[in-house]
Amino acid sequence: MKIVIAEDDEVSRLVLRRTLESLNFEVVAMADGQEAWDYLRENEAQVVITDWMMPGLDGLDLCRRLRVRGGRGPYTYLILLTGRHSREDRLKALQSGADDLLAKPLDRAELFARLNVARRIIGMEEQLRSRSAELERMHAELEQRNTRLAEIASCDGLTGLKNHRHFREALQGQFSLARRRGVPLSLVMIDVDQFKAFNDSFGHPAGDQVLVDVAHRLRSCVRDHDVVARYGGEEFAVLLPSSDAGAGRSLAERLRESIERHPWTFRPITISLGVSTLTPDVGRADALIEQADRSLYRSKAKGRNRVTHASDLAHGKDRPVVDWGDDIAEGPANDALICSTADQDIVRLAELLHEEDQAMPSVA
Ligand code: GH3
Ligand code: MG
Ligand code: MG
Ligand code: MG
Repeated sequence: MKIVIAEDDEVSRLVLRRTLESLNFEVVAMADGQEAWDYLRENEAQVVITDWMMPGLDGLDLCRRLRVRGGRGPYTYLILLTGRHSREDRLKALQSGADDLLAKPLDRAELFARLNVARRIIGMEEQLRSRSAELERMHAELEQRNTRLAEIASCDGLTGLKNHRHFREALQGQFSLARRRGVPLSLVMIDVDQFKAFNDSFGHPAGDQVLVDVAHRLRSCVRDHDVVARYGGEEFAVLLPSSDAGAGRSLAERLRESIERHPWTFRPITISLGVSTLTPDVGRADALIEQADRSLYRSKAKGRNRVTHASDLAHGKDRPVVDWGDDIAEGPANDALICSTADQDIVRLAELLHEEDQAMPSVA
């Protein structure tokens, strides 16, 4: 235990110093309050024993300064030496921040007993400090783990992309923000083409690897604040804050090209994409998904490996999407159905649809 003495009387200082050293304490002796204060500003000590009456900075002022400084460092136990014994003096001493008073002339046994009290209190304070440091460390570790857990809970296990739940939350958040601020927002829905056939031919593990690679390529094409998520199965969603229809469409085209261009191991992989963009008439976030979905189906119906924007549907370039099966295909201009089936029911259905809605293709 290190003890700093502040005592202006040379003889008293020497006696105190010798006594403490004989009790095996580490001692630093100072000739007045100012000297002790200067020393304690730079150095730590567990105990300060200070005379009351000293020229310049007296014992009371030294106690006050040390208490005002306080801080997060270890506690300093303060003992005031005094020949003054009145009740008022004792109160004054304690109010200045002293922990204890020692009467002059010093009694060796009493000094020793009081220093044992100091040692006990300092020991407890050290224990408290180390427990609170341990608690702080555990708290920081817990926060780190919680952050990690939240990350895991928002990620897709296979691809590492954001998962469906996170995507829905992000969409809702971005949708509200975009509406409030009047900034654009686009959404791209993506589906891997003929993926069932890929699995059937090369197995699910190879299929999984394709999904991982597709995810990686999608992520690498977008900005940091764009949200790329695995929507489910072989379907992905990309949320593009601040992107208008033009930007959404061209980003979707970049994604499509990036997948098409990649030298895939087993066979070429392509994706079909549908894009929607927030317009004043879109009142719900889900409507953006529905529009992007319809556009995606349109890309599939037109032959896959392509991008359709919802505005293409709205401008009459589209009709309700009907899955005609293998026997009927849409003509290249999408205004006729090429029919290779003898099934008159299907042909009649197509004719009826055309009669009801001229936007539907006629049968050729
Ligand atoms: P389309 O071009 O019309 O989208 O054809 P498709 O075969 O991709 O569509 P379909 O919906 O018939 O099949 C989707 C396939 O995606 C079926 C399923 O086995 C596969 N799939 C979905 N999730 C996973 C996955 O996590 N891993 C693997 N390997 N395959 C998956
Ligand atoms: Mg003195
Ligand atoms: Mg699908
Ligand atoms: Mg698919």
